[in-house]
Amino acid sequence: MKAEQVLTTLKQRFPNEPEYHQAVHEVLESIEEVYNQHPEFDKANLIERLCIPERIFSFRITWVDDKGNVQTNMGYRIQHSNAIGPYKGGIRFHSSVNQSILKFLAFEQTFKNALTTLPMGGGKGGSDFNPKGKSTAEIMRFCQAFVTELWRHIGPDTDVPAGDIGVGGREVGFMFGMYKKLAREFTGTFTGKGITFGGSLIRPEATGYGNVYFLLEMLKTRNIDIKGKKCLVSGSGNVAQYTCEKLIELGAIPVTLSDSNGYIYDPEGITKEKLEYVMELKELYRGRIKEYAEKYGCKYVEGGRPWGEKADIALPSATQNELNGDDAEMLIKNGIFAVSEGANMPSTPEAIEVFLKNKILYAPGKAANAGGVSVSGLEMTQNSERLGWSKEEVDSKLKWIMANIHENCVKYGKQSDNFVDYVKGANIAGFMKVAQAMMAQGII
Ligand code: NDP
Ligand code: 2IT
Repeated sequence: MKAEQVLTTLKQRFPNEPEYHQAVHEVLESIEEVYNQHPEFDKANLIERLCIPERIFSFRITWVDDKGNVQTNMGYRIQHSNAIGPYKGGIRFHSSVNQSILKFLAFEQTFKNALTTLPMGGGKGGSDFNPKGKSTAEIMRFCQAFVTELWRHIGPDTDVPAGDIGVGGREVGFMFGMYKKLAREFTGTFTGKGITFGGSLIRPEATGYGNVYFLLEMLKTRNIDIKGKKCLVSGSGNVAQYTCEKLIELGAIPVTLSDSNGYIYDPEGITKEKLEYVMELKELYRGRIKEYAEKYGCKYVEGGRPWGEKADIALPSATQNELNGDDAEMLIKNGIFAVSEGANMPSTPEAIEVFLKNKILYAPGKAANAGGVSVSGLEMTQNSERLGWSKEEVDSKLKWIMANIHENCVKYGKQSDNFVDYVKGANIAGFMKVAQAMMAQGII
């Protein structure tokens, strides 16, 4: 079956899942040529098997809020592919969560994990629970209720969840605690755990640091120094914070941050001290980014996104489809020469087209943000050997992995004019690994 046909069929069989269709479309477009060179793939109906998740769990979650009201939410876990290792991927708590969003994330995760060099399959889970404004006790009760359903389907060699939007160290701790109680085992079934109970050093930092390491590899190909470069960062959560931390350490100048209410623009640059304030604001007080503008007297745009500000590099680190075709045109017009995605699928297909047409350095999330899941993989290894590695050791492995992903993208994405299409490179490299594993394991 041709790639185009597969997509049409998927759209008919799974209607109303636009994010899932979008993610599948991007990959199929990239791999079509390679796929057609392998008739044995087609004979095994490989594309269709690779696009449809192996298993989906969906369940009702019931919990009691602080006022004594009984609340319900939906919970999901998508086990997309275990061709190259146990299902692996984060848990998202956000009011927008639905099956389409989790299917796109689990699909993307499968290719991303294949790129990491580590043996991890792809999965994703989450709930439409909205953590905003909830007390810590409510968060704990919700996490416990979520895991009461989820625990039967996961395990250290089966499926290993972690964090994502709305799920950080606090939530992973609560989920792991309940898992341990129900499963009566202490194993590395979650990653992103606290350091005192099996978490890996550098895991909180890994996605942001990894994205900057990938960016450095891209800049190297054009002999560009990151020092002094102005950077637009969106989001202000885990990924955005540690992206800023690494940028500042390397002498770059992050000038924006955002949340779902708006963005701040600080032309003088977000310094180490200002970033410490943001971390406290977001992690401790769960405040809004607007408060940064009030404290430091800079510009705040309610309801806006940062793509219209002048800078050199953009690192979208909030959520899917946060950067559209018009935004991309604006970035190019303002002289942006590199875009490295911390978030998953933050650029719309139209935006990607603009980046590729203008031949800027553009790294899709599944390559650039793979540092998070990579260190999750390293956390699994440390848990298996019941050891903990030093910061330096984990960080140097992370750097090596990001450089390796970059090398693979170049290998599969270099065009005849030497331009590197990182979208094509990442998709083909990830696809080939999973496809070969699936072929070797028979029709299952
Ligand atoms: P956090 O929950 O820590 O932060 C998310 C940030 O994005 C917040 O500032 C949030 O603002 C903003 N945001 C979320 N949804 C929206 C929305 N619909 N519109 C505008 N802003 C929004 O999550 P992470 O930093 O962990 O995740 C950010 C991105 O990175 C996601 O795409 C995630 O999938 C991806 N990612 C995360 C990894 C990880 O290890 N954590 C690994 C790889 C990718 P607000 O507080 O107002 O909601
Ligand atoms: O999108 C992602 O890669 C993550 N949210 C991290 C997944 C993980 O298992 O660490």
